[in-house]
Amino acid sequence: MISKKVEDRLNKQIELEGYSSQLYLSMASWAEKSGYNSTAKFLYAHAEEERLHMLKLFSYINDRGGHAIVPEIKMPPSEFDSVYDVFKQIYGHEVMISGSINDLVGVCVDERDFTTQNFLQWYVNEQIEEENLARNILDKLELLGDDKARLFLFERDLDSIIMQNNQTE
Ligand code: OFO
Repeated sequence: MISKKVEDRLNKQIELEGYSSQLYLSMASWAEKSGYNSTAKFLYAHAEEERLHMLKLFSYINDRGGHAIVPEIKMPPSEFDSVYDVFKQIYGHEVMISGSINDLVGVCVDERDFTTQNFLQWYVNEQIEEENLARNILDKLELLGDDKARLFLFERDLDSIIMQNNQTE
C-alpha cells in the first residue's frame, strides 16, 4: 500500500509524462510539416515512449492500492524556430523531468517507501539516457551550425540513432 503523499506525487508524475508525450508529438508535427522527416520520425517514436512511461505509472499506482488519475494536460507549444530550438527545448525539458524524478525519490525516502523508491530506479536510469541523447544530438547540431543544407546530414545521422535505439530496446 502506498501513502497518500506518495500516491499524489506519483499522479503528478503521470501528468508530467503525459505532457512530455504531448510535447514530443507537437514537435513531431512541426518537424513533419517543415520537411524534416527523420526528425519527425524520431519525435513521433519518442512521443510513444513517453506515453509508455506514463502508463507504467498507472499500473504501479493501481497495483499498490492507489488510484491513478487521468490528468488534464496543458497545451504544448506548436511553433519552433528551428530543429536546434526543438532539441534545445527537449534537453531543458528532460533536465526538468530528471529533477522531478529525483524529488519523487526523495519523497519516497522521507515516507520510508522503499518499494516505490526501487520501482522509480528505472526512471532514474531512463533519465540519464534521455538527457545524454538530447545532449549528444544538440552537440551534433552545434557542430553543423545554421547551414540548412547540412541538416540533411543531421537527418541521416538521426536515422542511424533511431536504428541503434531500436536495437537496444
Ligand atoms: Fe519520460 O522521459 Fe522524457 O520526459
